[in-house]
Amino acid sequence: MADNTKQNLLFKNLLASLFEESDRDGSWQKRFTQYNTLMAYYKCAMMEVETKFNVLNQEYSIQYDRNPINSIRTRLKSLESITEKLEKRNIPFSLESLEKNLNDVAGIRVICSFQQDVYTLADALLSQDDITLLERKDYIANPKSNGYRSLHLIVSVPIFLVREKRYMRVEIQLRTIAMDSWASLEHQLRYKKDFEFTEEMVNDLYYCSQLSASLDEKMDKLRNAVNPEHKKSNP
Ligand code: 0O2
Repeated sequence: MADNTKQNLLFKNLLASLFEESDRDGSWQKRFTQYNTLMAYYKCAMMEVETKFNVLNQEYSIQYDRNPINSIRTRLKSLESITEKLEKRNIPFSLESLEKNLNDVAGIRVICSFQQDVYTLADALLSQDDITLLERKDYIANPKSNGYRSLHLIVSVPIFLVREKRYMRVEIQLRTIAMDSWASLEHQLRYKKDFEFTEEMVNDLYYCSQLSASLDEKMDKLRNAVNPEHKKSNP
């Protein structure tokens, strides 16, 4: 079987699993359209949030002559990852259920220049009246036991369609360049893999996260020394 035929079959099977038995007779095309429509809504929500961050970055660059955002990455969870997560968490398989139970179908990662920028940007976003905070996990103030640091927010944002206004959830991860480089390398080395790390390797990874935390701290201090008036606007 050609590779893309195999892929198509896998996709069709995964997609079929998201529909009730009674619905499974519906045409492949109909299911595909329903799934794609929901994913398009998530994409619109992601674009809304990305634009909000770009606007904030623009304003900072005018007011303070510098950009608090180094880069932004967005991703939609693949059908494979969605079904894997539903299965792992024992959540019913359906489009309604994935919308109700999964917070990270739409994900946006904002890489900030300095640690203070993470909180300034998060506060600025959350103060906007169309954004509702559903969950906040501060892994910078309380890093994970392996050393992982980032600020995670789950927000609900409205998207305006032709005939309706729909609220969609988006997962936002804010982190500095140092946090991102640690997380990306750690992800490559071990996240979700079955490889058994030795105690020494776990300690080494943790030690690297400490180094990255002290790098962020020193960089914030240097920035405040170079630009003391910025400190006043970043409590
Ligand atoms: P992907 O492909 O990066 O999205 P949740 O899975 O969100 O429902 P949980 O476990 O409470 O539930 O979420 P949490 O702690 O907020 O973290 C989820 C995401 O944060 C992960 O997404 C990773 O992106 C990132 N993350 C969390 N812990 C670690 C870590 O130890 N190392 C690295 N590198 N990243 C981490 P996914 O779904 O795993 O994958």
